[in-house]
Amino acid sequence: MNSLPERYTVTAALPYANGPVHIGHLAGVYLPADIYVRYLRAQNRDVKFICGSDEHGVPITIRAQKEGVTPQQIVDKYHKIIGDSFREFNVSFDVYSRTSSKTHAEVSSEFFKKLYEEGKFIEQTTQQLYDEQAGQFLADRYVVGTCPNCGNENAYGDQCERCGTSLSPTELINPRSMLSGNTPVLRDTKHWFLPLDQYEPWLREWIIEGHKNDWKTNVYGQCKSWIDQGLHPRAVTRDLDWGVPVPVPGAEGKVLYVWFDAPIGYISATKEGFPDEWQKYWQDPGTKLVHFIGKDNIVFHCIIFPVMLQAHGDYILPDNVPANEFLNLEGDKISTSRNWAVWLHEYLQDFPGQADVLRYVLCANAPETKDNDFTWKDFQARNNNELVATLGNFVNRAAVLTQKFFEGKVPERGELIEIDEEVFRQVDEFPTRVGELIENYRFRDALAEVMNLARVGNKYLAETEPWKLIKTDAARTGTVLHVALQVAAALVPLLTPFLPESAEKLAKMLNFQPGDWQSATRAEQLPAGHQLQEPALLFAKIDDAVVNAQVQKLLDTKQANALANAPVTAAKENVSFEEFGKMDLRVGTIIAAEKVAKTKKLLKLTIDTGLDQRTIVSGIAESFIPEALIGQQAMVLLNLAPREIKGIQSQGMLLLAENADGSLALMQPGAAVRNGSSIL
Ligand code: B3M
Ligand code: ZN
Repeated sequence: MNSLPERYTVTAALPYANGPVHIGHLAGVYLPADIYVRYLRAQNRDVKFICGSDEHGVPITIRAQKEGVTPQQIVDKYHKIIGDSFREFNVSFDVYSRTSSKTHAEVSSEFFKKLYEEGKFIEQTTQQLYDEQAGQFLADRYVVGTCPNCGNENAYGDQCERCGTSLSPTELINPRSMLSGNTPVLRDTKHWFLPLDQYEPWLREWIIEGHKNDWKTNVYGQCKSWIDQGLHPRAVTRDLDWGVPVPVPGAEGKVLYVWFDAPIGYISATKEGFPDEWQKYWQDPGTKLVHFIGKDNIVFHCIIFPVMLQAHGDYILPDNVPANEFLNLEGDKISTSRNWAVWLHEYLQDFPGQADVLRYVLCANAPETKDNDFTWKDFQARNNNELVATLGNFVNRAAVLTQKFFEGKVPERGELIEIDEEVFRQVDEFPTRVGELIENYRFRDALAEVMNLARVGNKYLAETEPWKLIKTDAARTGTVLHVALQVAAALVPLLTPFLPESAEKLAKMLNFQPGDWQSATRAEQLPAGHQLQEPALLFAKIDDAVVNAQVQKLLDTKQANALANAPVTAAKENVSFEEFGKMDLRVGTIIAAEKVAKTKKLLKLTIDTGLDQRTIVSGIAESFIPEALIGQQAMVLLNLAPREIKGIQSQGMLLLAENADGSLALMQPGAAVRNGSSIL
């Protein structure tokens, strides 16, 4: 028998305060964690949801150098932006702290000191990479080189992001300094090492034997392969001036390694939020500890932090680490440096009040078992076909018809027939089914089930047709709407973890306070005579123009990136003035644009050349969406011999500038000119 834990500590990876958060963060970590916690709360379980900003380490100092400000200014700026984004997306942390806090310095120093005093570290002077020009040791992301494990040429000094392996700078092949680009030299320096190798037998038992069946296969597989490759002592201090100072004699100018202090940040944040009861949440074996993270953090949460906790001795270990894979964006890896991302704070500027739509799409398409792709087309389709047409439509019909036929009061329910009973039976099953999926970290499937309940409701209305029935049988119509409204009420607690704002709207509309998770099974929550509020739409359709603008924004980003990196091609041979003069180059305006069917690259354009309106077929569909071109002026070669392309007569050529990556920009006059103006 599995008895329930007495309480839960749920953590979500502490985001580095070196940039805003994007959809990949939300989909991979914060949304699943929030769904899990909201579900536990609805079950009246005792849970603390812990997070904060990771404000130490090289990612912060590198960003500060780039922006030309101090590390403190960087973390202050992004701690605020990140915290605001989480609040706006209703990620319901009990504590959102930061690792620059005083409590954190105390807790992490104490932790280190205890291990130090008990002889759990190896103290050793070794040769580390040093940049002579910059006058600095090169820890972690200050050095890149080739990964000895997978051959990735841009592996960091502490981790290869391609294969996930944790590394030491000296393991890199052909290391180069991020500060000067130079090849570093070796210099003596003293550090403290956590002897991971000594914990190998214990890790084998705890993970390889103990969590074979309950950890996700991606997580378990990564851990097993690292342990099988053999673990090595790992330095937990650094020669840097940004971080928690190493609290022992003879360690001047050294700080704790960011991956040593950051996970302790979970503990210090709990202590800060709950000074009187934090210990229960970290030390009592009746507590279930769950870490939500992305796949690049697996080694730190499954091997290094547990070894730290085990070495310390006072703490519980994680029960599960449900790491997700990565979310891509329109087919490309999300990247902060290339600005290839949908930033959460920008999304809300473009889609005000629609946090739930993004929560829905990111959960429905979450990268739970493999990398997944976010596309704006899919975003639009899921909103329009699922949120609007399924969920919104069902709820709206039930509410509007009740308003219309029964003055907004829940009608009396007459005798139930089989079709009604069947709906109630189904309603009864959903909370348990959805709950089991959530407890097993299968949030996509859980959300799909919740939507299935809306489908049950829709199907019931489609089969009973209360809008027609009212003409012949008012009493039966009342029963049907009575049943449908109970389904709508049952949806409220089930929707809350996923779409908290919409669930609240729905509850308002139904004018009731939802109960706990299982209240949905107590089918009749809205008694006859109960007054509903005015119906309101839960979701709105998203038009093509809106998502097209988002796609264009990404195309512009691609172009800006290409611009920054473009190599220039070699010069061509000279032409004579006469040869050049033969070309009839003019300015025209694009007045129509559409995709050429069954091609990827071609657009059919209609151009007003000042002389005529003519068709030109141009291979630019990968760089522009047609709507964005209409009304734009462009340069056209008019007297290129006409030719047939995909069955269309193309009369001339559009002049374009081509970037190194093949993306294109229109050639346009610097100011509007009359169509037909010659280009000289
Ligand atoms: N800040 C890495 C990251 O943002 C790191 C997580 C810390 S969790 C203790 O990917
Ligand atoms: Zn690698």
